[in-house]
Amino acid sequence: MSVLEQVWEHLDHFAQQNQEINGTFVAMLDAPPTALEFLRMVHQGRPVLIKNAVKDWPAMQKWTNAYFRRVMGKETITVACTPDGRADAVKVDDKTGKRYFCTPFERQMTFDAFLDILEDSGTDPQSLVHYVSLQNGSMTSEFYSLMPDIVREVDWCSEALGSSPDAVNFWFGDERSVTTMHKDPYENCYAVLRGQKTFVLIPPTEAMYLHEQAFPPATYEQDPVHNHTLRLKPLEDSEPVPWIELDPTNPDLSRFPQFSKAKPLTVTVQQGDMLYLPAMWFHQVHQQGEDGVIAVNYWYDIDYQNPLYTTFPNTTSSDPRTKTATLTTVDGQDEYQDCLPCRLVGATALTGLGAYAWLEARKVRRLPGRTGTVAALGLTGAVAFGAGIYRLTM
Ligand SMILES: O=C(O)CCC(=O)C(=O)O
Repeated sequence: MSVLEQVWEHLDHFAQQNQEINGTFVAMLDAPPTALEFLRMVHQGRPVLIKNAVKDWPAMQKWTNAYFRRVMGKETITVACTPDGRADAVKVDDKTGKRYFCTPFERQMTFDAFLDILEDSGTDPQSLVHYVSLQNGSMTSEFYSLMPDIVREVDWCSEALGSSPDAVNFWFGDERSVTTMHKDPYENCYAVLRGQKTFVLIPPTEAMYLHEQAFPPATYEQDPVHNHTLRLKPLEDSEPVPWIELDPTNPDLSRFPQFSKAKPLTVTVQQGDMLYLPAMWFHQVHQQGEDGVIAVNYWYDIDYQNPLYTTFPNTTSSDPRTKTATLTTVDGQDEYQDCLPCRLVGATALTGLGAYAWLEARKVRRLPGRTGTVAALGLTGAVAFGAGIYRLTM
């Protein structure tokens, strides 16, 4: 048996054992956990459905379409548009037959215009599918006006993990949108506020049954001739993107034979409930709801000190849009690159301190016998200023 076959057998055994021990069971809580209970859940690394977790949020009463129109109807938002509702997905180029990882066409429009399209969507089956699914903290950027209606962070989760969320995202679409199978390097607290969402989940132990491959990237763009349609545009100079092509709800086992050994878990999150989705679990997401489906999720960064994550071959998200802080490989070494707003805040604080110390040094210079103080202030100014510039690059 070759080394590769031995490794495969080992991983297979590992996955099968996990299936035997844990089955396809999703635990359920009737109310939010305490921080300690949640920490135990994170430690187990299995999804948990938390019933009634968000039923007291003002959003549950307030978030009608009329309210959205009143509060932020005229504000511009980003909406992902696709012909078939699959925004980040493997698509075949009709002309060449080549497969690409394709991102959606992103349209800027007012919230009113998006609601008009959503409320009208049943009338034109040919119309593009619109999904508010911008990530990287859309709740605090584009939907900030709605922030008072929800919580800034999930207190028991922040307390358990010892940090605030990296990103809070707002999702609004209808049943035509399906998020294809992928994983994220985040502990995910996912709350449904209107309609319901069905998650198909696969544990990280079953990664090798999913036939993940690297695909050349492409994006949808507006067709210049028929500008109500989209066409696929390959992105020539970009790196291939690892992605999963198979549909776990209708797998083509002749192309993806290993998937026959996977044991997906399916869980439906109803309005008012929250799903704890552990980091690195693969998930595909469907949604159901006559008046559209709304969700808010909180992404908490995983603890990279855990050897399970640092040794994972592909710890960074396979979704190129879902990163704030990421591990990137530079000359074969992992280097931590913080998010831009964090770097800007740090750099401003440090350079500000540097400038202040330097100005003070200039004032004190005029006083007799204070050479030592001037030197100390000048040095502090130079060091803090230099540290500020360095912080920008970290
Ligand atoms: O709700 C969705 O469509 C996708 C959610 C998701 O992929 C996530 O929270 O990581």
